[in-house]
Amino acid sequence: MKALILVDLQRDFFRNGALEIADAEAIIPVANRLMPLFDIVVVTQDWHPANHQSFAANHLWRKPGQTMQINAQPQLLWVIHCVQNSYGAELVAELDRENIDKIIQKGAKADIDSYSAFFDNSGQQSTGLHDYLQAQGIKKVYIMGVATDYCVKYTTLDALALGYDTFLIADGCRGANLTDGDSERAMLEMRDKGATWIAATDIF
Ligand code: VGL
Ligand code: ZN
Repeated sequence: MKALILVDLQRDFFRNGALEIADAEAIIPVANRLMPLFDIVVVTQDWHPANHQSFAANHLWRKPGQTMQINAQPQLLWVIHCVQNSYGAELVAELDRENIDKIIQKGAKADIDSYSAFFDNSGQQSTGLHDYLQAQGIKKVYIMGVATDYCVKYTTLDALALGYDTFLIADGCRGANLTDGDSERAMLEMRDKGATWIAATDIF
């Protein structure tokens, strides 16, 4: 049994969104074409309360792009994005809804971020995704979405650590690239740790 995991296809990461990822709109047709081909389709949503610690605006004098230590963990700071129940947190309108089996929301606790769809950034709190996939008998996961260098990367690394046969749909990902080359480095790291790169056309 194989699952497709669509990472954070939310308005705020798309054109004119708060945390716009370059060319992200190009991956929606890819997601729509892939969804019917899988046993299970999971979509994730970054889902922050307004007082979330990852928002630079919630810290005096801090700006997006800076890193600060919070609860003995490094936290990269971002603009306000994907606030629970806001317009920007919605799935993009063009994404087909009918084949979605499960929505996993993450980053919902104010005092910890969650790039991975499996665990928060401390690795302590599970989102329930692993339990869900296990209950469905899923052994293979195929991952795509945004951002290659954050939520896609950490979701993929956790999938590998949990023992899934893990495929990264390379042409279905777009990155934030705060620093030039971040997405490429993330792709290489995922491959080094065991992810198989594939193109969407390998599945069509
Ligand atoms: C993400 C930065 C902050 C992501 C989420 O979806 O990759 N990036 N929150
Ligand atoms: Zn976030």
